[in-house]
Amino acid sequence: MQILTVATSPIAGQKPGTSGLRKKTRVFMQPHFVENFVQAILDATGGAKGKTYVLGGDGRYFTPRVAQVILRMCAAQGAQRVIVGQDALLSTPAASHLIRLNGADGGFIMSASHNPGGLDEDFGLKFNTANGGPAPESVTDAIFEATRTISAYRILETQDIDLSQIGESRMGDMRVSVVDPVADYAALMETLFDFPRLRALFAGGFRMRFDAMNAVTGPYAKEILERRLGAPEGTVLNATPLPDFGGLHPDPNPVWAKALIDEMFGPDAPDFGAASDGDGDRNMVVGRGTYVSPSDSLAVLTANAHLAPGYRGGLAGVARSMPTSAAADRVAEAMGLAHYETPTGWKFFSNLLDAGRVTICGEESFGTGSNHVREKDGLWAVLLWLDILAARGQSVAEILADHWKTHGRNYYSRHDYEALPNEIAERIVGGLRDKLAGLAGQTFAGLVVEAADEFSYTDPVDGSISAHQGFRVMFEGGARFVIRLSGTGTEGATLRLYLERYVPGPDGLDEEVQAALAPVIAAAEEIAAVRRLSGRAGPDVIT
Ligand code: G16
Repeated sequence: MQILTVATSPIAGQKPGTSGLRKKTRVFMQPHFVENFVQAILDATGGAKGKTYVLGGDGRYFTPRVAQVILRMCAAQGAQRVIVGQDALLSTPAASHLIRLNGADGGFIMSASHNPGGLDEDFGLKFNTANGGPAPESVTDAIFEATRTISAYRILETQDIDLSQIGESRMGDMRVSVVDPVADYAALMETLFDFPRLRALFAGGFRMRFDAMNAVTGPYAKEILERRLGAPEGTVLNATPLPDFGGLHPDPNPVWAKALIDEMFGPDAPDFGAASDGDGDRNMVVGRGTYVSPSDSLAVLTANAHLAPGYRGGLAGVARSMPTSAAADRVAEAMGLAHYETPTGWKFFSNLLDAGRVTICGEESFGTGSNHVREKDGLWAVLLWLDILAARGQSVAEILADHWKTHGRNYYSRHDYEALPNEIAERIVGGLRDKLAGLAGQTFAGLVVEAADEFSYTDPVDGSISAHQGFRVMFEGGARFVIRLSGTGTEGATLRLYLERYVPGPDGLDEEVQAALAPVIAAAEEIAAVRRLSGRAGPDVIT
């Protein structure tokens, strides 16, 4: 076995986005593309010598190839050990857990998350640090810098290693441990939730549908829901991870998980429905005839987490990303908990979690999680909901209605304009930036602007500043809209318009969401003119 030093040169476009590097699969398949990026990761993080890494992904097309390349590069550069999920599978939260459990130095996660997979779709690679969380901006900036100066990478010339068999082997001097991707994660869930109570729930006839969307959560959900908790076989749908996710867009929202929504709103609907995404960190939760927005889900979980054994001692605090609705803040204020508003991107929660300032975090983009790992965790959120349903003996609809009665309701929706030409997106955003300073005090569609700014975040733990994190226009009475460009798309620019309006109750808590938001939608169009400037009749996706 020989260590090869291969000459290369920088490849443009290797800047990590909101969550790692995401590109069309064919871009990743270009010569040296993966190798350059992996070498940049290793160089920017002090080299691989003596280190232990975790490796896995959501099983999408091209994963087996990339796994072998990463192994060979780690072996060539002196890594001591790589822990790999069997068949190179690991959900993102399971990878985060394995990094923490094994005291690893970091992990490579091969996933483009909720983006579709396949030769003509998307691939992604992200690096997590020793705390189990996504690399912070200081690290991703250093990785990007390394991609711009790279001149060579080192790789071991050797045969592929068999990742289909659990067990120990060696690649050169490096130990390769192929592990069951589910076992340690399932054991962690048993420490957080009341499994006997959940078993009793299912034994009592509670009916659930979990759509794994042919992605990585299938094996996790089968093991936990059907085997350990006794939910009937067939509870988990689309349970086998497929390289192209069976053609599904593995994004758990009402648009892409429409089949589940239809079932949950149809006759004889199950009691509870849920879906997860490509790499298992997102979740969507639906009751019978009741959709739960991710922002509301975060608020309900914050208010009720103490009902699950893992959170019986109470919460340290709660954090949400800036575009997420303020529903969780209202709960935190009522409970006397600290609450934080961070930029979009799970990495911004890591410092707060590490410092013990928050226990639960969440985002409008269907992500919720806690301090049990350093990633959002789809199945965790589903299990916490189940534990709350079991403890309260109420339906999802009843719990939501109670919640709004107590805290008021933050009507909320996100309108996505996908794959816009970059110059149009820039024109919209630039136009808004120019107007911001003069907006306060003006009235649009009957709403008076209270304040408008571009969100900048100062991390309360390390003082680092992340500027340009989206535009906020706040109206009197608690309504607002936010505009930012997505950092996870792979085609043109995706513009997200986040809309929110607060209704304190007791009246007006049961309006249709888009109707309730109509004044904010109108005011946003008057101010930012997204439809007019994009020439689109409306958003491509509404969640
Ligand atoms: C990633 C990040 C999330 C973020 C989401 C959407 O999720 O981890 O923190 O909210 O992208 O980001 P954007 O609005 O920039 O597209 P995932 O599930 O794709 O890893």
